[in-house]
Amino acid sequence: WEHQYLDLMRRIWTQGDERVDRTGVGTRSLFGATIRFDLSGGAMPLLTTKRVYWKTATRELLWFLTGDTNIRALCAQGVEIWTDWPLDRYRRETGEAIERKDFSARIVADEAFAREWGDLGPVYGKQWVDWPTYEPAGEEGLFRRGPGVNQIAQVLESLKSNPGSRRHIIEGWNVAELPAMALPPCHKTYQFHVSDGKLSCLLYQRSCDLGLGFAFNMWSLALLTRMMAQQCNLEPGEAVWTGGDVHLYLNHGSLVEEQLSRTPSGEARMTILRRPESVFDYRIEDFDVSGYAPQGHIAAPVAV
Ligand code: THF
Repeated sequence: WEHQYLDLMRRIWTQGDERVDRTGVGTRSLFGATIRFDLSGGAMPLLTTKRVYWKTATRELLWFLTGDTNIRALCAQGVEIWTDWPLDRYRRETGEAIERKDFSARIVADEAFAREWGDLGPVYGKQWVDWPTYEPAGEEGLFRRGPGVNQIAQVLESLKSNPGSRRHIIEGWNVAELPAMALPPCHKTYQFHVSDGKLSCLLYQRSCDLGLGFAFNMWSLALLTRMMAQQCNLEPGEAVWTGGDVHLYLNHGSLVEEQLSRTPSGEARMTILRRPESVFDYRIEDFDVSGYAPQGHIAAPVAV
């Protein structure tokens, strides 16, 4: 499967449409791509042409499932993949030239500081487990907050009660709340599908940083599918990834050259060591990866 990734990377780097993006870094991009991965036998989509920190990506997914949108819980575990956005806002609004590690340490040490500066707004976690609803309140067209919708729990329910449904969807794109988010969701729609006792999931990702984020996004898609499959006693089927604007940042040139010079090898497998009570009770220790012998990590800057 990794060749699908490397081919896409090569195609974008050599033929992509060059444009100045929101971040000002510049990208080469291609619109519309699909990558498929067969999850049977415990196989997991981990790139071998560079080391992927799957535990970091796993901690991120588990954090989404708690409904939390503050980076404090991530920073406390040494996960810094979301730190740059709150850090950027802090620097802009205070004018203070704080180092990233100092900012992160303060987020962990100081709860009030984290409340003020660490929140990303109603991003993934909030929408996934607590999508807001409104109900009429009194006269004059007034509304109040209704109970939030736990989309994850609802999809699990529908997978169990009506597996043949074509509506097993988890949606992150809450139009009304986009302005309050630090970033509108990239991996915005997950659709689950049951066929032949197997659970598959298709992710539609509107925008993909192929050099950096993709490895995480693909892992998380597969991981979520495995967890959902375990919870509803289905075998894992396929993870189907679909990207809208799939791009390579122009400052990822050395990563691209290096990675395209390497040859994929081996196949990672994952065992889930226990079956937690619910999809919200998984812990990092529950996941055991074997057969993963990647080539070295390739560092690349993240565009904020
Ligand atoms: N913005 C951009 N420009 N790229 C992204 O990949 C991205 N995301 C999330 C939101 N906005 C994005 C943030 N997720 C890394 C990984 C995932 C991220 C952000 C950054 C990253 O730096 N990974 C490094 C090292 C990881 C580590 O330090 O443990 C890597 O080499 O993989 C995509 O959803």
